Amino acid sequence: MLNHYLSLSPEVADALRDGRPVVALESTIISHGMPYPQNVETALRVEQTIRDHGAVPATIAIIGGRLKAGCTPEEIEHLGKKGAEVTKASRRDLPVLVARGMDGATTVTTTMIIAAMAGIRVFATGGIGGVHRGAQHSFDISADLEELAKTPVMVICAGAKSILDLGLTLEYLETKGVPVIGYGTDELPAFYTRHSGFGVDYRMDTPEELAHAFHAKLAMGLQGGMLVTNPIPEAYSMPADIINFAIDHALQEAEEKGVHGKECTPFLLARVKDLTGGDSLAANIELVLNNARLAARVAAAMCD
Ligand code: PSU
Ligand code: MN
Repeated sequence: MLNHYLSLSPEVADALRDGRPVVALESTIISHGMPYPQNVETALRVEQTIRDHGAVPATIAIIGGRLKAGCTPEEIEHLGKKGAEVTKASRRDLPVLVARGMDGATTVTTTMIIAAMAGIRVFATGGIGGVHRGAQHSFDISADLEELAKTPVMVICAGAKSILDLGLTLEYLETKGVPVIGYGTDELPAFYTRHSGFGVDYRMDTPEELAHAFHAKLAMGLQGGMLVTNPIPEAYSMPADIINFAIDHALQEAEEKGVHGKECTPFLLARVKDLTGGDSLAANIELVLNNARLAARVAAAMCD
């Protein structure tokens, strides 16, 4: 094993050894992103979707201080049931969680780190962190952007929620040299909706195109990942006015309550979900499944 702290599930280890496609999945979306039991149901459905499309899922988490690439259904149930009691683990948390033998739910950042350690190149999720609105005062910029700048994993998401400043997020990614690709679109999708008004760097229309570009990046030894933004399917997208109303309301509450640091994103996500009822949860589930399907196809194309 290349890393003393890393454990691959037998299924993931076999697939990687045989050069078969593997897709990484994060666990903060399970413990902090959705309520129980829908979080566990969704995590298992996402894994099944990846299998149905010919790839092996590797749900990533920290369990008892071990970095796991490939969780069992029991481990997924444990993370989902404990919910926000599990530490939301970003890059700065890894050394302490490992040393203390604790559990951690991996964000986009730590999922990329552990995927890269394991040799997994493609990762599917819902939304990434970014530059928060008002970051010029709060300095709240997600570690996800720094990780995209240095760790060689392709992240397939549905864009970012407009709890963030999407324009500043794109500027930051440009500075850091991260390619932002729209899958079948020229426009950055905004998670619940297909439109943000901001353009992406490049549009690509097939998994093979995505795989070629990422291969080229790796072959040139250019550090960092690639961000693929895949719009929510039309049938599940939400009306922009409803979602924007909820987001504005949630941002105002966060400001009044003085929410900051790592609590900020989970607070905003939970409030947006409550303010929009079950609709946003249903949309969230569908966009993750949509990203899982694309990721399985890209992982297969990466193996060819
Ligand atoms: N955005 C979402 N859903 C999520 C997250 C972000 O729409 O579940 C989670 C991801 O795990 C992401 C993390 O990596 O929040 C970012 O947190 P922060 O903004 O504190 O870096
Ligand atoms: Mn933050």
